[in-house]
Amino acid sequence: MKLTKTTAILLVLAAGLNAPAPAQNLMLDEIVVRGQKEKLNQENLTMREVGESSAKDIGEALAQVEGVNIVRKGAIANDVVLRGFQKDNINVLVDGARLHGACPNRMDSPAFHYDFAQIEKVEIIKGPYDLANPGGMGGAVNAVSKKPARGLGAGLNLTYGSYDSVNASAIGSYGAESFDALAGYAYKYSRAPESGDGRRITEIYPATSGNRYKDSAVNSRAYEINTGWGKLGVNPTADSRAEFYYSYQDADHVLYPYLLMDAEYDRTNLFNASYRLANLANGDGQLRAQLYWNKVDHLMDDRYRASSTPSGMVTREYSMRTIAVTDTSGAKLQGDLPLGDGTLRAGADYYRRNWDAVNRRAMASAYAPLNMIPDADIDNAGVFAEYERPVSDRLTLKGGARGDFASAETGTANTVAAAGTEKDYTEISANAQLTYKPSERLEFFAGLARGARLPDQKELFVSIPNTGVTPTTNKNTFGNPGLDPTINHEADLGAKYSTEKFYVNASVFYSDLRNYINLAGYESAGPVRNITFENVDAVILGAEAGAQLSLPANLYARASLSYARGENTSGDRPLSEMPPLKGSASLRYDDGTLMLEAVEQLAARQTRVDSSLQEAKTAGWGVTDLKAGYTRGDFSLYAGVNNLFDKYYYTHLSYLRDPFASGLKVPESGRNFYVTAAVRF
Ligand SMILES: [Cu+2]
Repeated sequence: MKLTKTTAILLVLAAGLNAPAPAQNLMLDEIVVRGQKEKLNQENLTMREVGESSAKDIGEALAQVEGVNIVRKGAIANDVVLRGFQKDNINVLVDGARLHGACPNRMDSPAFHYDFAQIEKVEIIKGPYDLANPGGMGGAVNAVSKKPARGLGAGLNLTYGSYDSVNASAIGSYGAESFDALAGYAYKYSRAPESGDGRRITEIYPATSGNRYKDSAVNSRAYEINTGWGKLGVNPTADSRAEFYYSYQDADHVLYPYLLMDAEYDRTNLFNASYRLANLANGDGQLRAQLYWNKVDHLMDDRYRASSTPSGMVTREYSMRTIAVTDTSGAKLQGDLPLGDGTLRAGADYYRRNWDAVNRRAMASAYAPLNMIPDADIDNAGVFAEYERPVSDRLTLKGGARGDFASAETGTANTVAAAGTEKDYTEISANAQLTYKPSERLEFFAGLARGARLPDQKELFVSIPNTGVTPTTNKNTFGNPGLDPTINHEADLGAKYSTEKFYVNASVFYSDLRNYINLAGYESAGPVRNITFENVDAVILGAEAGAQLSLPANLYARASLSYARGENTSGDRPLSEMPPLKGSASLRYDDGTLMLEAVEQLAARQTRVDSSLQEAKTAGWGVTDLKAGYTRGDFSLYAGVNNLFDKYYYTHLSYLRDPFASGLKVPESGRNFYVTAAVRF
């Protein structure tokens, strides 16, 4: 493997390095943060990394993190996959609040509903080690929103790139001792990107396909998104703070070549309020209360596709449409209390998520409404406690447990469940973590954890009976109300070594999954396939390794490698939608004013596929990205080219599996350019 060799060379280089450290700078700070401050089962994506990149959304930006992959459905709204865990197997939070997308096909993944400009950093916990939130069996991704600094502040950001893509944002803030406030606005727009073969992603379907875009839509907007937000902080005393956050996002005309429909709109309201009391119990204790609410309205249909061409049965502007709404509200109370030599953290939380999706299709019963997701509620109440304590100078122990009581209940009826169908669940999560630091430079981590997650409303109750109209809908897709929660028993081992100029880490994990919720397809006597969710036993194991080092002459090198292997042990076949081995290597010149960077991204081919879902193998690929930057005081200018050699490629997660398989893969963008200007004062 080429990359391992690169890593080995970097290691050798690093070992030979002994030059005096240059003046503190951002790149060296990062090495110190990763080496000394971050835990081994944790990663952070900073907005420095995002600001220089041409990433269109948080998902795309996170894809550079070890262990993270994305599902590409179109030009934007990428879904985050952590160590092969995706969808509800991981928690995606914003300021600790749960946020769900409304689309039954995850067009609007949770991370799509906030803008970069709202975010200070994104924290990633690998494995079921976050006891403060229910679910998150495979890990957690938490975006932390920006806080106003003291005095007057403002930030402007403008990116323009290939396909007329625009990413613009403006933020103004004011901070005083007793209060602070922040307001921001962001606008994003792009036409349909072109892949390495010169075709737009709206041109992937053959002329005979019902999924092909109409001529009028081929070069239309791929998305247009407006987001506005505000934050108000009040500090009644030196030790207390209340925060109120509100954000509204209107995403318009978002094209998803990955799916059979496109989104006409996604409208997201997000509200978050918190109150914190610090300095309790002689200084180290604190209490935090939080209330949140968010709601997404989503409309998707096939008006831009050939399938909506008027015919005997297609008498409206669409042949299929789904209107979906999800509404999530929650409350949390959490306290930190010094106890003995350690800290006890305990809390209680509650959330309710409602999800409703009504589908209408042109068929014999002429656009009759169908309760695809039958207005179902999930209620979850939980309590947790964890204790962290240094055992010696070198050894720290952390452990805790969490219990959840949950229920799912339908509000309307469909072919899967009657109205008022109720299911109850009880779950226990727990973990023990050991951090051992034999020296300042070396650190080991060992963790044992049990995590759990509920089946969601779609997995339990979805109903999409076959229409018999087109081959692409020649499937019966039904939820399974008998699903049990998935339990993950996971073991993690990690090690890292760091100096002021060098950082290297490696982690391995083994995840034993009981009642893993798996999508499976079955042939029936006729031409109709039956698709449903079922509990299976599975194993995911994997590893990540990364290195970052400071070389002489303001040069910095970085490399990473991640792999996850999934096996459906009940079905004796590979787990579906597992990303292949991937890696990256980069070299950067950065003197604090001028920056130049070359990044090579690589992915191996994926041959481990699930035959039951008719998954296809995917070829390996490698692409080269270049970028340059100039920073002076408050002003920064970045320019870059991605996919320098205009390669035509797609990732293994770039096509939809059944039940809505279009049969085609959504390629990544071909060679594309961008320029960003940013001012902050
Ligand atoms: Cu949708």
